[in-house]
Amino acid sequence: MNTQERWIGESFTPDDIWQHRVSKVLHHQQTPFQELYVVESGAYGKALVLDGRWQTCTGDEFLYHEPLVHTPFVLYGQPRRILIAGGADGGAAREALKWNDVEEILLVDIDRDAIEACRQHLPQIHQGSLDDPRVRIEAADAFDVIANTSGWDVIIADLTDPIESGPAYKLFTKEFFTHCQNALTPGGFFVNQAGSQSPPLIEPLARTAKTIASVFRDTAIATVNVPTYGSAWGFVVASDKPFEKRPDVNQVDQLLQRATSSPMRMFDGQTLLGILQSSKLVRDRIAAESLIYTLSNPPQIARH
Ligand code: SPD
Repeated sequence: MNTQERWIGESFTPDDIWQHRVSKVLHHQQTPFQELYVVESGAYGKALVLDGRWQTCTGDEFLYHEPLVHTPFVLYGQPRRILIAGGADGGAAREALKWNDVEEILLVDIDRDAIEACRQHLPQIHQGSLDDPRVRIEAADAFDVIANTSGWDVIIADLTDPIESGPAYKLFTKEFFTHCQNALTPGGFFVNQAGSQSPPLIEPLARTAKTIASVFRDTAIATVNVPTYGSAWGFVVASDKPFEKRPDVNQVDQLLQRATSSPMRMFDGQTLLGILQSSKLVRDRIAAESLIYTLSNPPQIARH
């Protein structure tokens, strides 16, 4: 083996590492909040890695950002005001901007350096969304911002995993989800990236889902497959308006055709119907979970 080769290895458990070859480091920085790399990898293109965790890459980010955004948008109808917590890479904002009725997107990410690094090095992901006139960016703690705002049709929590002493763990608590509920318009939707569905790693997803279900009237899990995350991934979708878990494929396709202006690569009515059907494992694990994350008992995934 060529000893000059560089690899980024993400340790999912103390016994498992998922590795990607790095052909070039484009940016490396210790920001006030996290260690940040933007790298050129092989099969999956350019990638953002924060605190040793692969966040997003040009090769498969659409498998994450399209369902993260379009699932709550379709369930809501035609949202106008969107708040994104996190989302420094601009991928979620890019997808939101595909909807013709979107008037305003507030993107709140705690790490200004991460936003600037993504703006500079990952134009393939943001595609100009970070500089679109409908997008307002605040480098601030989303917990505080959302506690003091209202009138959002959809809130998207596009966060890093809740690792110990990382910047995101407070945003996986009942207190944060309650602020989100209060900040939504009637019938508004909340979605967050809630974690892995791999059997040894599923606990944070089950607890996050249970915590969100303790706040909102109705919830569902959307299951996505993002190859660089190493396992099936779960989003929790939530609203105080009861919503359809088996949406009509044709109606969804008609809505997308009417209300959006740019094509999607993985999302349509059939995809939405599919991703809303979670496995028995996930349903059973959430049903059996009793722990609710709070500020006094937040998630703290170990850094391996
Ligand atoms: N373990 C990886 C989870 C990454 C979630 N954040 C992705 C940010 C993409 N906009």
